[in-house]
Amino acid sequence: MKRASLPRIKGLTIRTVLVPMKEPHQTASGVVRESPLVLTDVITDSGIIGHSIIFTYTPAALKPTAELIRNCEALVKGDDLAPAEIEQKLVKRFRLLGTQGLVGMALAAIDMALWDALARVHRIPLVRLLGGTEKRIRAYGAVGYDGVQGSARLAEEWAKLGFTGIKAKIGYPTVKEDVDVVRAMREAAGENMAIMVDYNQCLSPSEAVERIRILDSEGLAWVEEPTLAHDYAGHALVASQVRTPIQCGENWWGTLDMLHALETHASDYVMPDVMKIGGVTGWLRAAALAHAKGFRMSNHLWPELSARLLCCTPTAHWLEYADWWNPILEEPLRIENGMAIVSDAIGSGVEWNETNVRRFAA
Ligand code: SMN
Ligand code: MG
Repeated sequence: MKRASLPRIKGLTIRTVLVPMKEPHQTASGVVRESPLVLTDVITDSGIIGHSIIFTYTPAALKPTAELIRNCEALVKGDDLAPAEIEQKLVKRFRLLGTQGLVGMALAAIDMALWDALARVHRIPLVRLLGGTEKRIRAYGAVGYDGVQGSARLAEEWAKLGFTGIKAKIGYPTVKEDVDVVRAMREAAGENMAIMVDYNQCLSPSEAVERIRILDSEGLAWVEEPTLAHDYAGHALVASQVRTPIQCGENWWGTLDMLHALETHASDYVMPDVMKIGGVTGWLRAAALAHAKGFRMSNHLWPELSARLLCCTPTAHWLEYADWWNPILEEPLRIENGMAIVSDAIGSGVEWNETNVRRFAA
């Protein structure tokens, strides 16, 4: 039987937006007041278009990242719509510069859009293209570095929405304040709520051991990035000295970073960021690594795409839910009683709300 010919890449359309947030999201290592996003469309010669989102954290990186993705168009124009093949080609092309940082973000933008396009070509959901089936994924809501009252208020709001998990940003001047925030959230959300905390890399390893030994009696689901993300030995020291599970991953650039972290026992759980880990291709490798070594795997941001990838992740754990980018999406991820409901939309579920894309154009 003759193989159906794959569409070829005709070009990339790149747009940049600044999506306002309902309220700034404060962490111990900085505040997110708006979402600077690069929206990539991969246009194929069959008319199929794949979409992806890149979050640049700060407006300072928005235009440079968009320009870098634009400059990659010449490297992929005319290629078959073959994401794994193109990923290998681009990684080799950027070997000397390195695929961390903005380069990694640019390659992930293309990879995520290519996989979306490939699923659309086959007119099936990305989950099905990857051999999975749609599942409900347990989701947790985000609480910022909002102090005792603010954290308790948000914890209560997530509990009222039926969420069974919430994550607070901590790293206050004293560990007593950290504990006060956790207890206020527990009081507001009830005994059955899973509570995670996130230090966003703000402590030294020794400070982290001291603080988490005190937090160990608070029944936390995990403590996230207590020290610098790439200090694997530092995280391993912390993980070996405390009882609460350590969570890391959102800052690992590609699966080699993840392998180094797992080999040094830097964390008990993993939560790759689908952009920094290398797009859908990087996520699939990370999921295989997590499965082989028995690590429970959660996501970081990108709820629409991550929920679909977690449906194909053998050790899927929690979905981090954030509605930050909903305004530019036609069909944001549906959450019912704290469970992410992955729709049977074809592709990765990312469709632009063109009115708001134009409204928030940067
Ligand atoms: C986080 C990351 C990026 C922006 C805000 C907050 C945080 C998380 O580390 O885990 O969501
Ligand atoms: Mg985090």
